[in-house]
Amino acid sequence: MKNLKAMLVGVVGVGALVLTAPAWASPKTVTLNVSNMTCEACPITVKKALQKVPGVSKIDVLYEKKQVMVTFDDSRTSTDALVKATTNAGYPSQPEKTAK
Ligand SMILES: [Cu+2]
Repeated sequence: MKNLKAMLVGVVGVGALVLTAPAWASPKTVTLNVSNMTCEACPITVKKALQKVPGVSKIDVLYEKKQVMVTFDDSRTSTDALVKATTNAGYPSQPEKTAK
């Protein structure tokens, strides 16, 4: 009986993890250099594409710099997935090389 209870607590714990972002998940911010942003409507398209990626929490398009800063949960998505999202929308991008 004791074991069963422990198991149930474990299951509930895992469920809570899936439903809510774990407190210790550290958001990661990456800057992407985006090609093809030629008019002021482009950032909107790029932003929309990135919003569809699960785990993305914040998107700042820096139109003048042709960059987009994306904050995401790195346990749910990756820089590669973000690059793919903008590329599929017609805006190939690559992560900016930054010193950590
Ligand atoms: Cu445009």
